[in-house]
Amino acid sequence: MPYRCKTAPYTYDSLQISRRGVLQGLVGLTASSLLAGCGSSISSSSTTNPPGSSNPQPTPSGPITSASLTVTTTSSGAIGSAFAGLSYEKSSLSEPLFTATNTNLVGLFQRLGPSLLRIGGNSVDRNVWTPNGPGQTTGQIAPSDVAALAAFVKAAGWQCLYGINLGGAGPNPYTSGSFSAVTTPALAAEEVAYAASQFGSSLFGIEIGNEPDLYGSSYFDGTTWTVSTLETLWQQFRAAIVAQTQGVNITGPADASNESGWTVPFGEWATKSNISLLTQHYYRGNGQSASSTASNLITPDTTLVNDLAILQSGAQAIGVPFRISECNSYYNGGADGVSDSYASSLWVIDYLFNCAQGGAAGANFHGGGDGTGYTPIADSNGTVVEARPEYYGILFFTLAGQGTLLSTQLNAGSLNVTAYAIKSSSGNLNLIVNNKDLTNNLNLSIQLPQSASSATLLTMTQLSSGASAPDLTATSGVTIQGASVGVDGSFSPAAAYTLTPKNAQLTCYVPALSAVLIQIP
Ligand code: BDP
Repeated sequence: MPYRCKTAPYTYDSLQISRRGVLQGLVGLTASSLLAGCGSSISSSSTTNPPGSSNPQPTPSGPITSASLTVTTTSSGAIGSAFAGLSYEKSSLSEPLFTATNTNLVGLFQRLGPSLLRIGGNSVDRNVWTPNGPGQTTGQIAPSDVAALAAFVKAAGWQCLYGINLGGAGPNPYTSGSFSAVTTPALAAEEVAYAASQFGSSLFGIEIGNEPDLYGSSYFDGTTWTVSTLETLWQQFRAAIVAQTQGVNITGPADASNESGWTVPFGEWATKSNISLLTQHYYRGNGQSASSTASNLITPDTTLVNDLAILQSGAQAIGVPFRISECNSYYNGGADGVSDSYASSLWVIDYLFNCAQGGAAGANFHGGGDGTGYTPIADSNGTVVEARPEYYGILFFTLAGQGTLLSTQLNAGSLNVTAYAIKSSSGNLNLIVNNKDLTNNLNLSIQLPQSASSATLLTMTQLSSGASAPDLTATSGVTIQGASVGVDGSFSPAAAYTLTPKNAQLTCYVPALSAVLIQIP
């Protein structure tokens, strides 16, 4: 994979402000019972679909193409807990964002079910543990910042993968005016000990540094910075951390790319006695590049599949899981009008299933702020602005639940369509079909691996006011079964459509530029 080269480094100021329950068996359930257990106190209108009644899926307007799908009994991966997580810059701790009283943000996190918040990004190496700091101060991480973050994570029912500064131990620590982000293993150990005391069991683990494969162009001399110099420095930090906080999970190396040249060799060196999780970052391309378009985003991603294969075999060889601990569509903050568009809703579904099929334990979508690039949740200096299109894709994925992935065979001609199947531990089958064709609706015949007596369908789509069809580049108007997600995470979808299975066969429509979730109890 090509080396991902960062152009124009962030300025210090821009860094501080930039970077920016599983629902089952929907048939016959009211929206409020559908939402039970998702953590938000929402009252909903009753879009009841009484048992036995029918709520047929409407016939989509426009061209309809026949397609077929066979769901096999062959396992092709698994989706476990906390699969779809989020990631934020450490500099976000200097904003009033992660506090237990930010109930809107708590609600939006809870809506996705319990998962993993990773704190890191470039700013991890530009902030220093400041035990006597007042908090919410640029460049400093004070005890009150960590305490507020821990309270947020507990309120949301999530866990935290907490990143600490490593680049600041190099010969060129980040500087801005009189500030220098110098750190030491001792400072790291103190910070982790404090974090562990605040998070308790909500601390998932520690990430040491951010994208150290790129340090040769920032904190170290590029001619001497190698995997082995990283290992030596990293080990000093790890040793200091675990000496003070016994049993804390350490993850790494959180590389930007270089799966074969850095991540796998690092894992082989570290072995499972030093890391509990092998981590990697992933972006599809540079957000500033002209080729980073909405239509490019929804084309199949062979680079991702290859990278996952390298990581899977590397992680298997040392007996640890691996995770994409930071990712999003395009780096450099995203591509404006693309990373924040409806294309990201459709992209993120395929991305997550690709990760699951490729053996990952999950992925954390990077975000924060309300710029025109990527972020699942937009906030303005801590105040939630909205759930962005990307959030809807993540939510739709989580609605399909956890379990074993079953291989599917889809015949949709040359149309850009994907299909996934998850069998839960209780035997429910959830299918997602993602139709990225701009105009063709599908009339899909589905062959199930087991006979079914009932099935329901939810649609994720987009419609701008006055429009008659979804628009890939629209930055609003995404809905799931007619409902948008409120700033507080409230979500009241209309009753699911009812499908009528015949033995092990089912038919449904998959409208153009839309995804459907079929739930078979
Ligand atoms: C990642 C960095 C993150 C940046 C992101 C980007 O870890 O801090 O915000 O790139 O360029 O590599 O968007």
